[in-house]
Amino acid sequence: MQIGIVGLPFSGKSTLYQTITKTHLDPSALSKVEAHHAIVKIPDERLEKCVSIFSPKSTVNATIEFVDVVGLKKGESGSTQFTTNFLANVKTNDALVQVVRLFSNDAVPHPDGSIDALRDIASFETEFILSDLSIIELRIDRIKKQVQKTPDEHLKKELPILQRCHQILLTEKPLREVSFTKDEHQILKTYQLLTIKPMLIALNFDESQRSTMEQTVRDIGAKKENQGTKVVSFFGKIEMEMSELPDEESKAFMSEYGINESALDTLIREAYTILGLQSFFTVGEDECRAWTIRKGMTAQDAAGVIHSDFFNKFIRAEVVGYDHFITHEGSFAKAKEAGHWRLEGKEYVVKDGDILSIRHS
Ligand SMILES: Nc1nc2c(ncn2[C@@H]2O[C@H](COP(=O)(O)OP(=O)(O)OP(=O)(O)O)[C@@H](O)[C@H]2O)c(=O)[nH]1
Ligand SMILES: [Mg+2]
Repeated sequence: MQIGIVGLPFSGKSTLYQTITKTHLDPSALSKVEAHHAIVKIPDERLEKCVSIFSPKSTVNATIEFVDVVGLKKGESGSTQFTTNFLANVKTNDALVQVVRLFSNDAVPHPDGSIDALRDIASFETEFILSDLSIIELRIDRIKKQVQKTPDEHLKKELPILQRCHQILLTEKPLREVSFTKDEHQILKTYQLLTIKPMLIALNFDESQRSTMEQTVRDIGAKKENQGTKVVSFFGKIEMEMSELPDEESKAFMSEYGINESALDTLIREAYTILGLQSFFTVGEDECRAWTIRKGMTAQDAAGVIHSDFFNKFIRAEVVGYDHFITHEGSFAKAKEAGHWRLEGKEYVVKDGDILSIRHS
Protein backbone atom coordinates (compact mmCIF):
# COMPACT_ATOMS: atom_id res chain seq x y z
CA MET A 1 0.00 0.00 0.00
CA GLN A 2 1.27 3.42 -0.93
CA ILE A 3 0.27 6.67 0.75
CA GLY A 4 1.14 9.97 -0.89
CA ILE A 5 1.82 13.09 1.14
CA VAL A 6 0.50 16.16 -0.66
CA GLY A 7 -0.06 19.76 0.34
CA LEU A 8 0.63 23.34 -0.66
CA PRO A 9 4.24 24.59 -0.77
CA PHE A 10 5.69 25.09 2.74
CA SER A 11 2.88 23.28 4.50
CA GLY A 12 5.25 20.80 6.18
CA LYS A 13 5.11 17.76 3.86
CA SER A 14 8.81 16.99 4.00
CA THR A 15 8.78 17.63 7.74
CA LEU A 16 6.02 15.04 8.18
CA TYR A 17 7.71 12.64 5.77
CA GLN A 18 10.97 12.80 7.70
CA THR A 19 9.16 12.36 11.00
CA ILE A 20 7.28 9.24 10.04
CA THR A 21 10.01 7.62 8.02
CA LYS A 22 12.71 8.58 10.52
CA THR A 23 14.86 9.67 7.63
CA HIS A 24 16.81 12.83 7.37
CA LEU A 25 16.70 14.58 4.04
CA ASP A 26 19.58 16.77 3.09
CA PRO A 27 18.06 20.28 2.66
CA SER A 28 19.50 20.47 -0.86
CA ALA A 29 17.85 17.13 -1.64
CA LEU A 30 14.55 18.61 -0.53
CA SER A 31 14.46 20.05 -4.02
CA LYS A 32 11.20 19.47 -5.68
CA VAL A 33 12.39 17.38 -8.59
CA GLU A 34 11.98 13.79 -7.51
CA ALA A 35 9.59 12.24 -5.03
CA HIS A 36 11.05 10.62 -1.92
CA HIS A 37 9.87 7.10 -1.15
CA ALA A 38 10.28 5.16 2.07
CA ILE A 39 8.88 1.89 3.33
CA VAL A 40 7.77 2.16 6.93
CA LYS A 41 7.27 -0.72 9.32
CA ILE A 42 3.89 -0.52 10.96
CA PRO A 43 4.41 -0.51 14.71
CA ASP A 44 2.11 -3.08 16.31
CA GLU A 45 1.97 -3.86 20.02
CA ARG A 46 0.18 -7.12 19.32
CA LEU A 47 3.04 -8.35 17.14
CA GLU A 48 5.51 -7.34 19.86
CA LYS A 49 3.53 -9.36 22.37
CA CYS A 50 3.66 -12.43 20.12
CA VAL A 51 7.41 -11.93 19.70
CA SER A 52 7.88 -11.83 23.47
CA ILE A 53 6.15 -15.22 23.69
CA PHE A 54 7.91 -16.99 20.81
CA SER A 55 11.31 -15.22 20.59
CA PRO A 56 11.26 -16.07 16.86
CA LYS A 57 14.28 -16.07 14.58
CA SER A 58 12.65 -13.35 12.53
CA THR A 59 9.93 -10.77 13.00
CA VAL A 60 8.17 -9.21 10.06
CA ASN A 61 5.99 -6.14 10.52
CA ALA A 62 3.39 -5.12 7.97
CA THR A 63 4.62 -2.15 5.91
CA ILE A 64 3.30 0.94 4.21
CA GLU A 65 5.12 2.95 1.59
CA PHE A 66 5.06 6.73 2.09
CA VAL A 67 5.81 9.16 -0.72
CA ASP A 68 6.66 12.84 -0.38
CA VAL A 69 4.91 13.91 -3.59
CA VAL A 70 6.67 16.76 -5.33
CA GLY A 71 5.86 18.89 -8.36
CA LEU A 72 3.58 21.56 -6.93
CA LYS A 73 4.89 24.93 -7.97
CA LYS A 74 4.24 28.41 -6.90
CA GLY A 75 3.17 30.27 -10.05
CA GLU A 76 4.40 33.66 -11.12
CA SER A 77 1.18 35.29 -10.05
CA GLY A 78 1.78 33.84 -6.58
CA SER A 79 -0.90 31.16 -6.77
CA THR A 80 0.00 27.48 -6.71
CA GLN A 81 0.16 25.64 -10.03
CA PHE A 82 -1.15 22.11 -10.09
CA THR A 83 1.02 20.84 -12.91
CA THR A 84 0.23 17.67 -14.85
CA ASN A 85 3.46 16.27 -13.51
CA PHE A 86 2.21 16.75 -9.97
CA LEU A 87 -1.21 15.26 -10.71
CA ALA A 88 0.45 12.25 -12.34
CA ASN A 89 2.51 11.71 -9.19
CA VAL A 90 -0.62 11.74 -7.07
CA LYS A 91 -2.46 9.19 -9.20
CA THR A 92 -0.40 6.17 -8.26
CA ASN A 93 -1.13 6.34 -4.53
CA ASP A 94 -3.77 4.24 -2.76
CA ALA A 95 -4.54 6.98 -0.25
CA LEU A 96 -3.46 10.54 0.39
CA VAL A 97 -2.36 12.58 3.35
CA GLN A 98 -2.98 16.25 2.73
CA VAL A 99 -0.79 18.39 4.97
CA VAL A 100 -2.53 21.65 5.79
CA ARG A 101 -0.63 24.44 7.40
CA LEU A 102 -1.90 26.03 10.60
CA PHE A 103 1.44 27.26 11.92
CA SER A 104 2.69 30.77 11.22
CA ASN A 105 6.33 31.25 10.42
CA ASP A 106 7.47 34.54 8.96
CA ALA A 107 10.64 32.96 7.69
CA VAL A 108 8.60 30.76 5.33
CA PRO A 109 5.50 32.69 4.30
CA HIS A 110 2.38 30.81 3.22
CA PRO A 111 2.14 30.96 -0.61
CA ASP A 112 -1.26 32.62 -0.37
CA GLY A 113 -0.12 35.11 2.21
CA SER A 114 -2.29 33.97 5.13
CA ILE A 115 -3.26 30.93 7.16
CA ASP A 116 -6.67 29.58 6.14
CA ALA A 117 -7.03 25.81 6.34
CA LEU A 118 -10.46 25.56 4.72
CA ARG A 119 -9.30 27.65 1.76
CA ASP A 120 -6.25 25.39 1.32
CA ILE A 121 -8.34 22.23 1.54
CA ALA A 122 -10.80 23.64 -0.98
CA SER A 123 -8.07 24.53 -3.46
CA PHE A 124 -6.94 20.90 -3.59
CA GLU A 125 -10.47 19.66 -3.83
CA THR A 126 -11.21 21.91 -6.81
CA GLU A 127 -8.07 20.91 -8.69
CA PHE A 128 -8.66 17.22 -8.08
CA ILE A 129 -12.30 17.48 -9.14
CA LEU A 130 -11.30 19.28 -12.37
CA SER A 131 -8.70 16.62 -13.11
CA ASP A 132 -11.22 13.79 -12.58
CA LEU A 133 -13.86 15.57 -14.66
CA SER A 134 -11.55 15.89 -17.64
CA ILE A 135 -10.59 12.20 -17.47
CA ILE A 136 -14.20 11.10 -17.17
CA GLU A 137 -15.50 13.39 -19.92
CA LEU A 138 -12.85 12.13 -22.31
CA ARG A 139 -13.71 8.53 -21.49
CA ILE A 140 -17.47 9.03 -21.81
CA ASP A 141 -16.99 10.54 -25.28
CA ARG A 142 -14.79 7.64 -26.36
CA ILE A 143 -17.14 4.99 -25.08
CA LYS A 144 -20.13 6.59 -26.79
CA LYS A 145 -18.33 6.59 -30.12
CA GLN A 146 -17.03 3.07 -29.69
CA VAL A 147 -20.39 1.63 -28.68
CA GLN A 148 -21.95 3.04 -31.84
CA LYS A 149 -19.44 1.15 -33.96
CA THR A 150 -19.30 -2.14 -32.10
CA PRO A 151 -21.72 -2.84 -29.25
CA ASP A 152 -19.57 -4.01 -26.34
CA GLU A 153 -21.37 -5.22 -23.22
CA HIS A 154 -18.51 -4.32 -20.92
CA LEU A 155 -18.29 -0.76 -22.23
CA LYS A 156 -22.05 -0.38 -22.01
CA LYS A 157 -21.81 -1.28 -18.33
CA GLU A 158 -19.11 1.29 -17.76
CA LEU A 159 -21.02 4.19 -19.23
CA PRO A 160 -23.72 4.70 -16.55
CA ILE A 161 -21.11 4.49 -13.77
CA LEU A 162 -18.99 7.16 -15.42
CA GLN A 163 -22.05 9.30 -16.04
CA ARG A 164 -23.01 9.03 -12.38
CA CYS A 165 -19.50 10.09 -11.33
CA HIS A 166 -19.70 12.97 -13.78
CA GLN A 167 -22.92 14.21 -12.21
CA ILE A 168 -21.49 13.97 -8.70
CA LEU A 169 -18.30 15.84 -9.62
CA LEU A 170 -20.34 18.59 -11.28
CA THR A 171 -21.90 19.26 -7.87
CA GLU A 172 -18.31 19.78 -6.61
CA LYS A 173 -18.41 16.68 -4.49
CA PRO A 174 -15.33 14.41 -4.32
CA LEU A 175 -16.04 10.76 -5.19
CA ARG A 176 -14.68 9.52 -1.86
CA GLU A 177 -17.87 10.79 -0.25
CA VAL A 178 -19.96 8.41 -2.34
CA SER A 179 -20.54 4.68 -1.88
CA PHE A 180 -19.73 2.41 -4.79
CA THR A 181 -20.17 -1.33 -5.08
CA LYS A 182 -17.15 -3.61 -5.31
CA ASP A 183 -17.71 -4.00 -9.08
CA GLU A 184 -18.01 -0.25 -9.60
CA HIS A 185 -14.79 0.28 -7.66
CA GLN A 186 -13.09 -2.29 -9.85
CA ILE A 187 -14.13 -0.44 -13.00
CA LEU A 188 -13.23 2.99 -11.63
CA LYS A 189 -9.85 1.80 -10.38
CA THR A 190 -8.42 1.74 -13.90
CA TYR A 191 -8.87 5.51 -14.22
CA GLN A 192 -6.79 6.32 -11.12
CA LEU A 193 -9.20 9.12 -10.20
CA LEU A 194 -7.93 11.53 -7.57
CA THR A 195 -11.09 12.39 -5.64
CA ILE A 196 -11.93 8.73 -5.02
CA LYS A 197 -8.77 8.15 -2.98
CA PRO A 198 -9.32 8.08 0.79
CA MET A 199 -7.82 11.23 2.30
CA LEU A 200 -6.39 12.09 5.67
CA ILE A 201 -6.28 15.82 6.26
CA ALA A 202 -3.27 16.34 8.55
CA LEU A 203 -3.37 19.75 10.21
CA ASN A 204 0.13 20.96 11.00
CA PHE A 205 0.18 23.06 14.17
CA ASP A 206 2.90 24.92 15.93
CA GLU A 207 3.34 23.90 19.57
CA SER A 208 2.28 27.42 20.60
CA GLN A 209 -1.21 26.62 19.26
CA ARG A 210 -1.76 23.75 21.65
CA SER A 211 -4.62 25.43 23.56
CA THR A 212 -6.76 26.05 20.46
CA MET A 213 -5.77 22.97 18.52
CA GLU A 214 -8.50 20.59 19.63
CA GLN A 215 -11.24 23.04 18.84
CA THR A 216 -9.78 23.75 15.40
CA VAL A 217 -9.60 20.03 14.62
CA ARG A 218 -13.23 19.63 15.68
CA ASP A 219 -14.40 22.62 13.61
CA ILE A 220 -12.63 21.48 10.46
CA GLY A 221 -13.66 17.87 11.10
CA ALA A 222 -17.32 18.89 11.32
CA LYS A 223 -17.10 20.49 7.88
CA LYS A 224 -14.83 18.04 6.09
CA GLU A 225 -15.06 14.55 7.55
CA ASN A 226 -17.04 11.83 5.79
CA GLN A 227 -16.65 8.13 5.02
CA GLY A 228 -13.49 8.71 3.00
CA THR A 229 -12.00 11.72 4.77
CA LYS A 230 -10.63 12.06 8.28
CA VAL A 231 -9.06 15.06 9.97
CA VAL A 232 -6.00 14.52 12.20
CA SER A 233 -3.40 16.84 13.68
CA PHE A 234 0.32 16.90 14.39
CA PHE A 235 3.04 19.31 15.51
CA GLY A 236 5.37 19.27 12.51
CA LYS A 237 8.39 20.93 13.92
CA ILE A 238 8.72 19.41 17.38
CA GLU A 239 7.61 15.96 16.30
CA MET A 240 10.40 15.93 13.76
CA GLU A 241 12.88 16.91 16.43
CA MET A 242 11.58 14.16 18.69
CA SER A 243 11.78 11.52 15.97
CA GLU A 244 15.51 12.15 15.80
CA LEU A 245 15.96 11.17 19.46
CA PRO A 246 16.43 7.63 20.75
CA ASP A 247 13.05 5.92 21.42
CA GLU A 248 13.09 6.27 25.22
CA GLU A 249 13.97 9.95 25.17
CA SER A 250 11.48 10.66 22.47
CA LYS A 251 8.71 9.00 24.52
CA ALA A 252 9.60 11.06 27.59
CA PHE A 253 9.73 14.23 25.51
CA MET A 254 6.36 13.47 23.95
CA SER A 255 4.61 12.92 27.26
CA GLU A 256 6.16 16.15 28.55
CA TYR A 257 4.48 17.91 25.63
CA GLY A 258 1.21 16.07 26.18
CA ILE A 259 1.44 14.23 22.87
CA ASN A 260 -0.20 10.85 23.42
CA GLU A 261 0.39 9.36 20.04
CA SER A 262 3.13 10.00 17.50
CA ALA A 263 2.24 11.34 14.06
CA LEU A 264 3.16 7.97 12.58
CA ASP A 265 0.85 6.00 14.89
CA THR A 266 -2.03 8.41 14.28
CA LEU A 267 -1.62 8.33 10.51
CA ILE A 268 -1.39 4.57 10.34
CA ARG A 269 -4.37 4.01 12.61
CA GLU A 270 -6.54 6.42 10.66
CA ALA A 271 -5.28 5.21 7.29
CA TYR A 272 -6.27 1.67 8.26
CA THR A 273 -9.73 2.89 9.20
CA ILE A 274 -10.49 4.88 6.06
CA LEU A 275 -8.94 2.25 3.83
CA GLY A 276 -10.92 -0.50 5.56
CA LEU A 277 -7.77 -2.45 6.47
CA GLN A 278 -6.99 -4.79 9.32
CA SER A 279 -4.22 -7.15 10.43
CA PHE A 280 -3.89 -10.83 11.12
CA PHE A 281 -0.87 -12.67 12.47
CA THR A 282 1.07 -15.84 11.84
CA VAL A 283 3.27 -16.98 14.71
CA GLY A 284 5.92 -19.56 15.51
CA GLU A 285 9.48 -20.04 16.63
CA ASP A 286 10.79 -19.33 13.14
CA GLU A 287 8.79 -16.23 12.40
CA CYS A 288 6.15 -13.94 13.85
CA ARG A 289 4.54 -11.81 11.22
CA ALA A 290 1.79 -9.23 10.79
CA TRP A 291 -0.19 -9.18 7.55
CA THR A 292 -2.46 -6.48 6.18
CA ILE A 293 -5.76 -7.36 4.53
CA ARG A 294 -9.01 -5.62 3.71
CA LYS A 295 -11.93 -6.00 6.10
CA GLY A 296 -14.32 -8.65 4.84
CA MET A 297 -11.60 -10.88 3.38
CA THR A 298 -12.06 -14.59 3.99
CA ALA A 299 -9.67 -17.15 5.42
CA GLN A 300 -8.92 -18.30 1.90
CA ASP A 301 -8.18 -14.72 0.74
CA ALA A 302 -5.90 -14.28 3.74
CA ALA A 303 -4.11 -17.53 2.88
CA GLY A 304 -3.60 -16.14 -0.63
CA VAL A 305 -1.92 -13.04 0.81
CA ILE A 306 0.62 -15.29 2.51
CA HIS A 307 1.26 -17.30 -0.63
CA SER A 308 -0.73 -17.67 -3.84
CA ASP A 309 -0.37 -21.45 -3.55
CA PHE A 310 -2.08 -21.38 -0.17
CA PHE A 311 -5.15 -19.87 -1.83
CA ASN A 312 -5.46 -22.69 -4.35
CA LYS A 313 -4.54 -25.48 -1.95
CA PHE A 314 -6.45 -24.12 1.03
CA ILE A 315 -8.03 -26.76 3.26
CA ARG A 316 -8.81 -25.09 6.58
CA ALA A 317 -7.56 -22.36 8.87
CA GLU A 318 -6.85 -22.81 12.55
CA VAL A 319 -8.02 -19.62 14.22
CA VAL A 320 -7.60 -18.16 17.70
CA GLY A 321 -8.68 -14.57 18.43
CA TYR A 322 -5.82 -12.33 19.58
CA ASP A 323 -7.05 -11.78 23.17
CA HIS A 324 -7.67 -15.48 23.77
CA PHE A 325 -4.31 -16.30 22.26
CA ILE A 326 -2.51 -14.03 24.70
CA THR A 327 -4.60 -15.20 27.67
CA HIS A 328 -3.49 -18.75 26.84
CA GLU A 329 0.17 -17.75 26.61
CA GLY A 330 0.33 -18.23 22.88
CA SER A 331 -0.57 -21.90 23.04
CA PHE A 332 -2.99 -23.28 20.44
CA ALA A 333 -3.37 -26.37 22.66
CA LYS A 334 -4.41 -24.40 25.74
CA ALA A 335 -6.75 -22.20 23.70
CA LYS A 336 -8.25 -25.41 22.33
CA GLU A 337 -8.82 -26.87 25.79
CA ALA A 338 -10.63 -23.67 26.75
CA GLY A 339 -12.78 -23.85 23.60
CA HIS A 340 -11.26 -20.80 21.92
CA TRP A 341 -9.55 -22.59 19.05
CA ARG A 342 -11.56 -23.05 15.87
CA LEU A 343 -11.10 -24.83 12.59
CA GLU A 344 -12.63 -22.60 9.94
CA GLY A 345 -13.42 -23.17 6.27
CA LYS A 346 -12.61 -20.93 3.34
CA GLU A 347 -15.66 -18.72 3.77
CA TYR A 348 -14.70 -17.65 7.30
CA VAL A 349 -14.42 -13.85 7.47
CA VAL A 350 -11.13 -13.00 9.19
CA LYS A 351 -11.33 -10.68 12.20
CA ASP A 352 -8.80 -8.02 13.18
CA GLY A 353 -6.01 -9.59 15.25
CA ASP A 354 -6.82 -13.22 14.40
CA ILE A 355 -3.92 -15.62 14.80
CA LEU A 356 -4.08 -17.93 11.79
CA SER A 357 -2.44 -21.15 10.87
CA ILE A 358 -3.32 -22.25 7.35
CA ARG A 359 -3.70 -25.91 6.50
CA HIS A 360 -3.14 -26.62 2.86
CA SER A 361 -2.59 -29.62 0.67
N1 LIG B 1 7.09 27.01 13.12
C1 LIG B 1 6.87 25.89 12.44
N2 LIG B 1 7.53 25.69 11.29
C2 LIG B 1 7.30 24.57 10.60
C3 LIG B 1 6.39 23.57 11.05
N3 LIG B 1 6.36 22.57 10.15
C4 LIG B 1 7.23 22.92 9.17
N4 LIG B 1 7.80 24.12 9.43
C5 LIG B 1 8.80 24.83 8.63
O1 LIG B 1 8.24 25.17 7.38
C6 LIG B 1 9.20 25.03 6.33
C7 LIG B 1 8.65 24.16 5.24
O2 LIG B 1 8.54 22.83 5.70
P1 LIG B 1 8.67 21.60 4.71
O3 LIG B 1 8.39 20.38 5.51
O4 LIG B 1 9.91 21.67 3.92
O5 LIG B 1 7.43 21.92 3.77
P2 LIG B 1 7.03 21.25 2.38
O6 LIG B 1 5.55 21.20 2.38
O7 LIG B 1 7.76 19.98 2.18
O8 LIG B 1 7.53 22.36 1.39
P3 LIG B 1 7.81 22.21 -0.20
O9 LIG B 1 8.39 20.85 -0.43
O10 LIG B 1 8.78 23.32 -0.45
O11 LIG B 1 6.51 22.42 -0.86
C8 LIG B 1 10.46 24.47 6.97
O12 LIG B 1 11.35 25.54 7.17
C9 LIG B 1 9.96 23.91 8.30
O13 LIG B 1 10.96 23.97 9.29
C10 LIG B 1 5.72 23.80 12.30
O14 LIG B 1 4.93 22.98 12.77
N5 LIG B 1 6.01 24.97 12.94
MG1 LIG C 1 9.05 19.32 0.65
